[in-house]
Amino acid sequence: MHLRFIAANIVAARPRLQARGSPLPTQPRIPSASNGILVSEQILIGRQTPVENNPFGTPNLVVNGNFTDGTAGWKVQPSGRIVDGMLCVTVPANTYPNASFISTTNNFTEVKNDVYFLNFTAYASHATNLWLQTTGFDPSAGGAPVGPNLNTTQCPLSTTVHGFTFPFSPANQENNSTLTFNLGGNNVTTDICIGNVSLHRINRFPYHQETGPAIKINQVGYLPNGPKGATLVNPSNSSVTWQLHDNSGKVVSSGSTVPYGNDTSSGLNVHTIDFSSYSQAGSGFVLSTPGATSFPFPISPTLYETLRQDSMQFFYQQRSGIAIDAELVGYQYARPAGHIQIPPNQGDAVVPCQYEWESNVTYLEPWTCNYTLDVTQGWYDAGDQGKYVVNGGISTAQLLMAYERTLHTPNASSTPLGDGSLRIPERANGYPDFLDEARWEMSFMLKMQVPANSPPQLVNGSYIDVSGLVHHKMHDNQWTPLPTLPNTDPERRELHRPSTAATLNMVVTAAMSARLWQPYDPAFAEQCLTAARVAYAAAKANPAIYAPGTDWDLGGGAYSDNDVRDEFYWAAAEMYITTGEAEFERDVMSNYYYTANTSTLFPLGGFSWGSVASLAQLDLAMVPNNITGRQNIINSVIAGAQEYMQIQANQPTGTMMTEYPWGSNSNELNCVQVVASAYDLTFNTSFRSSALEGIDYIFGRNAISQSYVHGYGTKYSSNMHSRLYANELAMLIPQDTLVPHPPVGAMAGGANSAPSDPPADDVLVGCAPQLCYVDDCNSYSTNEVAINWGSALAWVASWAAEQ
Ligand SMILES: *[C@@H]1O[C@H](CO)[C@@H](O)[C@H](O)[C@H]1NC(C)=O
Ligand SMILES: *[C@@H]1O[C@H](CO)[C@@H](O)[C@H](O)[C@H]1NC(C)=O
Ligand SMILES: *[C@@H]1O[C@H](CO)[C@@H](O)[C@H](O)[C@H]1NC(C)=O
Ligand SMILES: *[C@@H]1O[C@H](CO)[C@@H](O)[C@H](O)[C@H]1NC(C)=O
Ligand SMILES: *[C@@H]1O[C@H](CO)[C@@H](O)[C@H](O)[C@H]1NC(C)=O
Ligand SMILES: *[C@@H]1O[C@H](CO)[C@@H](O)[C@H](O)[C@H]1NC(C)=O
Ligand SMILES: *[C@@H]1O[C@H](CO)[C@@H](O)[C@H](O)[C@H]1NC(C)=O
Ligand SMILES: *[C@@H]1O[C@H](CO)[C@@H](O)[C@H](O)[C@H]1NC(C)=O
Ligand SMILES: *[C@@H]1O[C@H](CO)[C@@H](O)[C@H](O)[C@H]1NC(C)=O
Ligand SMILES: *[C@@H]1O[C@H](CO)[C@@H](O)[C@H](O)[C@H]1NC(C)=O
Ligand SMILES: *[C@@H]1O[C@H](CO)[C@@H](O)[C@H](O)[C@H]1NC(C)=O
Ligand SMILES: CC(=O)N[C@H]1CO[C@H](CO)[C@@H](O)[C@@H]1O
Ligand SMILES: [Ca+2]
Ligand SMILES: [Ca+2]
Repeated sequence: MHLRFIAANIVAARPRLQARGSPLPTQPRIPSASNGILVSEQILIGRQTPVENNPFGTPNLVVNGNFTDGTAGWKVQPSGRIVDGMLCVTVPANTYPNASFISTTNNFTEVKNDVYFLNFTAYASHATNLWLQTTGFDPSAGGAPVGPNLNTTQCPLSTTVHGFTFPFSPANQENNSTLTFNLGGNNVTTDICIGNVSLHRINRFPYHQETGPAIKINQVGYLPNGPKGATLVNPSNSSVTWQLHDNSGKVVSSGSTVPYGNDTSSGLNVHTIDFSSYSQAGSGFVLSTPGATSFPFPISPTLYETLRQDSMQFFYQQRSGIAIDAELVGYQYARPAGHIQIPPNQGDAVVPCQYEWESNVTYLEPWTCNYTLDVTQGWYDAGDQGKYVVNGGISTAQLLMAYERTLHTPNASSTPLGDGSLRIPERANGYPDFLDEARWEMSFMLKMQVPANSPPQLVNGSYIDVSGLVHHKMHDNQWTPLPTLPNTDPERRELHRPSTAATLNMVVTAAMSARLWQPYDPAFAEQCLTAARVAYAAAKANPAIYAPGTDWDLGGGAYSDNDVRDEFYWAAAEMYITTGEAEFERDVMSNYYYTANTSTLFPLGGFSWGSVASLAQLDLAMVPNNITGRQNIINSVIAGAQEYMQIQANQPTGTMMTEYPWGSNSNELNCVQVVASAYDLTFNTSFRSSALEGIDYIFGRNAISQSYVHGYGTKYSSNMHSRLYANELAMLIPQDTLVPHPPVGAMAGGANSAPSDPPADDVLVGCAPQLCYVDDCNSYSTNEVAINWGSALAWVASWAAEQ
């Protein structure tokens, strides 16, 4: 997107105020470009196209914005008068900026993460600056600070009428917002006039969802010795002929489609195509049927080589507490260290607990603590810049599992995951880079542990000893807008209450880190194991401190989970694998999941951050250990894989999931991990084929021909929801700050059958599940990036690169 500065547009031929005692300049003054507002030449959000009868989206949210009805709808201080259609105020000298103002009296709603355009004209008797704010009042926040969504002093007035435009995207939902122009703060009496005030929400209509060619393929390509499936959207219920063409157009294979009927996940009538029998490598292949041609694709044995590294690079880009180095990632992805306690950052080296009046809202009781912790490092969780131990757990574990499988799987090699394999600062420290990357988060998680001998804290009505437990999360106490670079985040960072789930997630990853770091850095390994033992004991002493669902929207997500039997199972399993000690074996064997059936251990839709029993089962099966009944555990992994394969056999786009929840791409990939692990355990090639075919959906074998990984395939996601990668919203920030697209290898959450966010609420109403996706930066419910989704991709990419 080409950006330019526009100074405020000059509105010609408007009368000027005759300011008392101050002659007007003979030449109109044009504001300098550096005072202007950065806007894009074209608004590219949500494939917005103006509609003839309403080019500006919603009706004007400001009532009587052109003062036709005098000051109706406005509160004016000290007093106003209408002059030539503008509202003019004589502002006394030497008063506070907020002492004189005009503000709307009719409330409007600011929808969080939507996009608004504020326009008005203004001039003054002396050059001065306006201070604009939208202010809200949110009773649900219980008095917690909800900052103004628009708050700017970059509005230079001259003695000539100019037009101003302020695009903005509310960071916080405000149902009762007002707009205020603060006029004071001058050292001489100044007359200020404002006119034609309009506030419009963005217009996204008419919207046309691009669904791509009728033949849906894996746009990254196919392995020569792998399965080759495609899906044709076609209303006919009779088979049609397909042809495979090489890059010279020659037909190299052909056959008949298999009609499937109505794929309820897309509401489309589809056929499947199987061209697995063709195994010659090459580039520029296309599939065709009468009237349809696929995107071109390669057949290559090295399809996933770069993805193995690129999917890991996402984690480096998400790192907190370290400058991201241009030499490693390119200048557009470089940035200063975020959250190292340098203003305007308020963390993360000295981070307090929530204020009591905030936890009164989040925990329904005034919990707090009287210490601060250094919780620097870690990865930013997703599009926000919070850091959550529960989600850090599954993410770190999946990266460590990607590495550990190479130690125990015949024919696998750890070299491609080793020192120098990633573009990270630790690429020449002698330690495997996959371990280095995971350690960045592990180090943060260790710091989240409540110090020994801490004073008791209020939990569910009583003061208890929480020493050794782990804080559930830390994040800003209110949302920041998109885009926000981490080093510019001004909000207060806070620790939230410890939870049993977070504690057990730390145990899991610290136990894994202890055994994997033992050969490289025994001191760190020992530190991890010691912390894990303390945390494990603390969790057993406090087995039901749950993170409640009420702890959301004060700047972070809840990650609530009221069933931690699975977290206990996983923690005991990892502690047993690492130590071989009888206590942990007993705890594994007495856990509910030890004897649970396949569909409980491997639920439909796969494992996820709050449902982790599968992960315990996978590691008990994959990593050498002497647990009683280990063969049953191995058998359960195989049975789980077979269950997912059976689902896949009836899905025309090769998926192992049938439902499309928030972050569905990770559900699919987590199922693939189970099936791929069954292949690692058995070398039964039906598991290999199934796992490879399960990946196709992610790279375009879906109803909207969408590759959900940036930079991979032909039609790939580019506008993921992230404060770092909100290129689409670069116009919203007044400086010429570089806001890139996501890095290559970043994956969107994907189709969500119940999408809910501003663009989705406009353009995805009534969508069939696979079509519930919009590549819009504000669509957090379909298009966010997240570490637990990135880790699913990283595990699968690392496995697939070996096939
Ligand atoms: C003022 O706004 C009203 C309502 O939008 C519109 O009908 C009217 O034409 C406007 N008047 C001027 C002078 O712009
Ligand atoms: C106006 O500004 C002054 C000085 O910044 C501040 O003390 C006061 O609280 C403000 N008043 C309102 C109503 O915001
Ligand atoms: C607001 O200003 C922008 C930039 O000058 C312009 O493109 C847009 O049409 C204006 N909107 C309204 C409602 O006047
Ligand atoms: C604000 O409005 C939204 C959308 O109507 C609603 O979901 C939410 O509950 C409202 N919040 C408050 C505090 O009224
Ligand atoms: C609003 O902006 C002013 C001027 O930049 C700043 O002093 C003030 O702290 C801001 N207010 C909030 C609540 O962020
Ligand atoms: C507008 O919101 C303010 C709080 O910001 C509230 O006091 C007032 O009652 C609201 N007015 C209307 C008409 O809703
Ligand atoms: C008034 O403010 C202007 C601009 O800030 C400054 O140049 C001027 O010296 C000030 N005058 C007085 C009397 O303080
Ligand atoms: C497929 O089934 C769904 C739900 O039963 C229906 O809404 C849709 O129209 C059907 N599509 C086709 C192509 O028949
Ligand atoms: C917490 O909420 C209770 C009940 O509403 C109230 O009595 C108490 O004052 C609040 N405490 C704080 C610190 O806000
Ligand atoms: C924290 O509280 C404990 C007891 O509740 C007290 O002994 C200790 O001095 C407090 N520490 C600080 C830093 O206030
Ligand atoms: C399992 O037990 C055998 C026999 O006691 C022992 O040699 C082996 O090291 C144990 N394996 C692990 C991973 O602890
Ligand atoms: C205090 C106040 O004005 N509350 C209003 C906020 O806006 C909602 C509508 O979104 C009204 O129902 C409330 O009365
Ligand atoms: Ca290294
Ligand atoms: Ca759980």
